[in-house]
Amino acid sequence: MRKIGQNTVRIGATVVALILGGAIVFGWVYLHDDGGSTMAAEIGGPFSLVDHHGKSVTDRDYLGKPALVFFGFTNCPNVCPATLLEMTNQLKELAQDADRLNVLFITVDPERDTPQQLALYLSSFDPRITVLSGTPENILAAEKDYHNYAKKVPLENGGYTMDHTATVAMMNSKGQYVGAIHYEAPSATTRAKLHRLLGLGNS
Ligand SMILES: [Cu+2]
Repeated sequence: MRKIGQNTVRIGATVVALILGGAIVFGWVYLHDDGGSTMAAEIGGPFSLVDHHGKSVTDRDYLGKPALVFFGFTNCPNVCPATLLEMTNQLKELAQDADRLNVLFITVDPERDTPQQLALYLSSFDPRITVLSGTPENILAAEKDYHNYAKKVPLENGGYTMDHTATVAMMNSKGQYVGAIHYEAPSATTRAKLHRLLGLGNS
């Protein structure tokens, strides 16, 4: 009798542990999955900025073509130049097909990155890249839309640098988020993603 009782208690405890464990795993998977897809669906949105020619533009000006959207600043020591160089190389490889793609680099440092400064900076990279600036409020709104993190970091010399997200968002021609190109991804991986974005074969 006593032995059966102990076993019953043990089995009971195991069942409770299994149910709790299952609930935790289910809850995590459910939240994790839901969070991921919701976030993906929310990336992108309306913006109102100024291009490097000084022309006012909105997100609607870039619909009709797939787009790459990423953030940075011209004083960036390495991440931004590396990304812009990679994009310049990718556009060169795409040749004529690059004309079917919008590449938007949005400054997180509107204080220093005026349209003139951006135009000067862009002269080192593919001219098909568009660089955008705007009012601090409008830049912040765009950063929020694209889930970009950016923060001013003071330097010892009295100046400042910017911490920021280095991921490139891929948008389809309707302005919907379809994926990301991660910082320092192999060029071949990025190339394959761009081919898919443009509906090109896997050449
Ligand atoms: Cu940067």
